[in-house]
Amino acid sequence: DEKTLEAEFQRRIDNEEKIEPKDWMPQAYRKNLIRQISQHAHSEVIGMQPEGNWITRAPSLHRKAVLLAKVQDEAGHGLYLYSAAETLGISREELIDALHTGAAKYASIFNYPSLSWADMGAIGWLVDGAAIVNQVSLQRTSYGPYARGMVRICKEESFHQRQGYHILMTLMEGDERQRKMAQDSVNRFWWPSLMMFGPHDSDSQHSGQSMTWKIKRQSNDELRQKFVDQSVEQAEAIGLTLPDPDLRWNEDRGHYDFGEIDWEEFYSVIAGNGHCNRDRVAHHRRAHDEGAWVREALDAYESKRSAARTA
Ligand code: FAQ
Repeated sequence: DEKTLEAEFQRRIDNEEKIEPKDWMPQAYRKNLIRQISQHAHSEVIGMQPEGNWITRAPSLHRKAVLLAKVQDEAGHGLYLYSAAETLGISREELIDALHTGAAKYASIFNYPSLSWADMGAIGWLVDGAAIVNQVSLQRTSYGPYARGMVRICKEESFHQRQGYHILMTLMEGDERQRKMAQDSVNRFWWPSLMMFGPHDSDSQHSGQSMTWKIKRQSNDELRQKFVDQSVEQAEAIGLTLPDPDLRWNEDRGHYDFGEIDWEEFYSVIAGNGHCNRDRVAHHRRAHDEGAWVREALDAYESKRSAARTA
């Protein structure tokens, strides 16, 4: 019966066994995973927009080629993740529909505008940096297809982070205006990057169950702390200042203390009221509609092929 199945399921999780698509799993596990993996996928795909905005204005052919490759990788990450979600018995159409209606979220950070070339640096360094801290932990998530997707994504993401850091490093070696541009960008992206880890553990509705099922392996606050600790030294190394007067080393904790996040801003952005929410979704809708003929052509090709096979 259900109880025995559930106990056996939890025993496997506790034993560090991976759960695979055809294995029995509680409905709530399936639902929670579909939620998290699809929102992760939407983040990758919507995350292409702030950087896509700068491809035509990259300062050199080399930077353009690198940025183009990075944005393309993000499309790839989205696809691995949609595929992982589909193994749980939901269709791509349903997932995209949830993005369009606002039923499914995507990372709040992508609702902030990319205003200068330096933002390509800050996004790579901070946004990919935060994403990696979270995704390294998710390599050990209990659902097999998600965990395996994370391994590959992390490899690509670490290149993304370095390319962002390199952009900022180059600007910081430049003239006064370039250094200012880099600092301004870090000032705007620092706090939203901390918000990527989600609400405090005490306010995180899904964390308890997700930790028991090992969908999440480390808590929102733990991962956020890790990110702060690693970023302070990286900022110092190239002469950037992190915009937080409360940031200081705490000898007792062995970590950096930092100021309080503006949670009102966080909740307002995830409720749809950030600078770019409406544009981001409208742009995705338009691209999706304009690509309808490709999906139709694929379907037509596929049905011709299967007709030929059965003939
Ligand atoms: N933005 O109970 P919790 C990338 C929502 S990486 C928006 O703590 P959970 C790479 C949350 O969904 C970025 N919404 O939730 C890239 C929930 O609402 P719901 C993507 C947020 O799931 C880099 C509610 O608040 N990475 O894109 C956010 O246990 C550069 C309550 O929160 C992932 O998605 C937020 N920041 O923990 C691409 C990683 N935080 O669903 C381009 C996988 C929370 O009930 C350029 N996901 N919410 O309506 C996770 O690890 C988790 O889902 C968390 C949230 C940690 C994000």
